[in-house]
Amino acid sequence: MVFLRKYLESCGCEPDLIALIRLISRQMDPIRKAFLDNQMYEHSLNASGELQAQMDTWADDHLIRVVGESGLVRELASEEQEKIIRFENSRCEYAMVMDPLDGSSLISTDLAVGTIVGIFENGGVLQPGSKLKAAFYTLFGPLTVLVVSVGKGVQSFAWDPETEHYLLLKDSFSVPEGTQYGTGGVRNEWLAPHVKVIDYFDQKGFKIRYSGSFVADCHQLLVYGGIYTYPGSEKKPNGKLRILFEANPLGYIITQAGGRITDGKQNILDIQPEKPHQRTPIYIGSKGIIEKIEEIYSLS
Ligand code: AHM
Ligand code: MG
Repeated sequence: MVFLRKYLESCGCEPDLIALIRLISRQMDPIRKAFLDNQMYEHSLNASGELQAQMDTWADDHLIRVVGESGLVRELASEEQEKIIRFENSRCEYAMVMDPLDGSSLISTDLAVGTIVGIFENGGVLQPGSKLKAAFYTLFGPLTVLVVSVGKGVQSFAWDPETEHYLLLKDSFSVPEGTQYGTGGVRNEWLAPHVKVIDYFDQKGFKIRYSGSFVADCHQLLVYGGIYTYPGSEKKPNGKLRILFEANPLGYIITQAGGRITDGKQNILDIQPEKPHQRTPIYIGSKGIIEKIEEIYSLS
């Protein structure tokens, strides 16, 4: 049986990085338990102007408190917080970005949601995703799964509630080319290049799969390949998803599994973010299909 800590040690990770990844991943048990008492949607809006679920704020408050008390993180940026949080008393320089609960509009439908985390070694949170030291997400599906990359491929672990350990499920992922896609947005608001991309998928006979939870839709890319996209539109040229909290950690993981991420023109992991809540159009998934998408964009 391979445990998360042993695995991270075998990758040569620093003890403080292992402590941080374990600390956050162990909060999934309390977060999962909190769902029952926090099913409502609040009347407040988050930093991106979206309606918050009670669980968004519960998970955010909980993780900020745990991270703050750990002394492991200097800077933290959360999707639910407008400003970057600095922990002056931290003994480490790690900078962490997180979406405490991605896909939270699905809580009331009991579809899969999860937590997304990216960790930089130092230098704050406003850095390109290519500089990440580690990224992971958890997914509350039939299993509570943790998918992690510390720059040595991608591994998945499952939480065992009996022993209270994460056990290795799969120690290597390679995104296949795949023949499925999921797209966000509203069809009659799509921009011309995105319409061409979707036409290409349809001509190729691709199947549609889109749940409305980025973390869940990306997780299936690791298994089946294909593409998840949330494009820009006339009204929102930069789309909906954020570079820091969503695109970069998942882009880092999918890239580590041999896939790619692009905004249509460039690798999102190369973008220097200027502000925490900067958004970007996203195409993420199989390498060959992303190359085709960039070709369609370059000809548009
Ligand atoms: P969230 O972080 O507030 O949950 O918002 C991001 C979510 C993604 O998980 C998902 O892919 C997308 O928004 C769904 O948006 P839509 O409902 O417009 O399809
Ligand atoms: Mg999100």
